[in-house]
Amino acid sequence: MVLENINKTGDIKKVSSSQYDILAREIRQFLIEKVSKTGGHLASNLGVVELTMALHLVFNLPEDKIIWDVGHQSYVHKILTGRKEGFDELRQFGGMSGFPKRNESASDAFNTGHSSTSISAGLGLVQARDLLGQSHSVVSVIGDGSLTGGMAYEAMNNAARLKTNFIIVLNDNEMSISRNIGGVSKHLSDIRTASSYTNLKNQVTKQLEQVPGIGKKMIKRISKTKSSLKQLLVSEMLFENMGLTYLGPVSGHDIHELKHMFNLAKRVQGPVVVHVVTKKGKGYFPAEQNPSAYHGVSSFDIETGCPKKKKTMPSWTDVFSRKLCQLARTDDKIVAITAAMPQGTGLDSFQRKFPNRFFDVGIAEEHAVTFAAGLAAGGLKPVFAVYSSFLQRGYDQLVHDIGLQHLPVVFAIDRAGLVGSDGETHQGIFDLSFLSTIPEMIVCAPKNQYELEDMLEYAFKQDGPVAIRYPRGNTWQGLKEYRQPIETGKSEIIVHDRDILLLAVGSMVETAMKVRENLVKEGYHASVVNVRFVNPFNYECLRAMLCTHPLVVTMEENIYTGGYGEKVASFIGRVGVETIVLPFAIPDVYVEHGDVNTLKEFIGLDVNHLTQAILDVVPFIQFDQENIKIKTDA
Ligand SMILES: Cc1ncc(C[n+]2csc(CCOP(=O)(O)OP(=O)(O)O)c2C)c(N)n1
Repeated sequence: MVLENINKTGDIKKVSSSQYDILAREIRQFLIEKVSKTGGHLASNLGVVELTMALHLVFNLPEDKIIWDVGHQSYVHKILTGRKEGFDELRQFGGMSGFPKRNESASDAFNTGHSSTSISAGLGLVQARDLLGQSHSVVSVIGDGSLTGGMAYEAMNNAARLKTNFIIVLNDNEMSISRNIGGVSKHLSDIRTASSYTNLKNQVTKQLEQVPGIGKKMIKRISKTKSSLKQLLVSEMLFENMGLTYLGPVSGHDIHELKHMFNLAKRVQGPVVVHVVTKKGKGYFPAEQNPSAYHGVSSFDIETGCPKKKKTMPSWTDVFSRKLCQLARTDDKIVAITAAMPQGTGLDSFQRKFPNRFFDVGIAEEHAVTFAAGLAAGGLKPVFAVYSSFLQRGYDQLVHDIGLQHLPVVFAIDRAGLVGSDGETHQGIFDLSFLSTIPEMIVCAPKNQYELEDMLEYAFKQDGPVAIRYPRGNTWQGLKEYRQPIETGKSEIIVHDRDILLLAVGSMVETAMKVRENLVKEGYHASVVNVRFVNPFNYECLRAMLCTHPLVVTMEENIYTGGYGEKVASFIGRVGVETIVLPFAIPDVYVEHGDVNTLKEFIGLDVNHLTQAILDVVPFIQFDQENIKIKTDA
């Protein structure tokens, strides 16, 4: 076992070159075994085994800096930097993160999670190095998928003027999560084709040299045309035209070739792109066959490749996907946009059914928002299906291109709330805050799958923007019979009682119902309201309920600041009643990785903690007040 001897950063340099292939095989075996138990990002890591080994052989970490774009492919780097043991608790609460973390290792130069940031961060590290008179190497590793994100071009544009060394490794596996699309992907494909064409010419040249007496003239002619062939097939080299030196393409599974290229790249004065061609999922047949399915996996059986947990309930994504297709069948103005996540957002079935009305724009959320605005201005009814945390990218576009023009775009915001094992960068806990600052934006959250269907139908009938946020995972099947029509800004009273008012947003209605059950068992009265709309805020309902409820409790899967609870507290402050408000939200901190239920327990957003927190307060509240007086002009 060669891997046995890799226990800290730099150990790989002691491995003899004849053992590189053995080590690569052992690393793949290790990854498959560990990820099959914990879940995680498999296919991308299997693809970068040799690439990562070569980087660690050529560069000296932690002095030299490697920035992993997105960071989901940093597992091999973690193995080579003394973190093998961490894989037993990969992505679990208190365990090792699935992404690079500066506080986890000195070899993690920069935290990542969202795509297309590595070149900007790398350039910053390069400028800092130069100004501080240091001389280490800085390497940004970016995938072809992440190269569809605009930030990468902003950074390359900026890097072009650099006179010192900065290495960008382009890991081209032709895949984003799904197959990569668009002009940049086509350009890379042209480069690969041109390269195999010139390689073929090289082989022909060699063979011709073997033939005695003939071929000399032909060989000369081939050599002359070889460089122009590349130019012919790749009409313009994007990187070189931008002022970056281009090296490659090189096979990403040939460690010796990779080492050679990285050593070459080190000598370039200025920014240099090393184009590396890899195979996503390499070494594990099911992942090679279907890399999208093995991009991010839950625990699975190694023999069959099948997930261990079977799906029993429809997920929120499934419900959105089905309902959207149903609506689109009768309304041909409905069009759908994804930023490189057709499967994750459930738009893949829309894509199959309505290919002309489906747009995958690449990992380009900012563009997706303004593109949707354009589609709406042109008379269509666009829906942008996007994960909550990735929509953070499009904030200015939401304010400037959508809100200001009151354009009817539907935002289907998936993974809103705690998402779990991907951790801080992926928790969807800011959207209620940032969306409800946009004056024209209707922001709503369904309690169950039926309400998601109704909200989607409602959203396409509006003449302005509507955001519907729903969580990761399975839908709740409760309260099927509560299906009151959706009216802008109107909440739904589910239990009308007195004393304790439980105001719950979306997924927290289920929790509120269980908390109420516990409170009733303890002899208290409690009402439950399904808030439905965080924006516009339902003042009427709250004002009416305040008269009989001296304790108001809010529940939401969003940070407190700018969230629903803060709005309620501020309203109650304005109406001047002595009502106590308990706003339960995610504390204003970044929430790390872990199973969602464990995280909820940790931050006190589960049924038991909420019940107890309310019971701790009730002895101090006078529940028998006759009609609480409130200022009606507030
Ligand atoms: C801003 C943003 N949008 C979407 C994602 C989700 N995402 C994670 S990895 C990935 C594909 C990245 O493709 P590539 O860079 O080629 O890496 P590969 O997985 O192919 O190695 C996507 C879309 C993200 N991390 N960040």
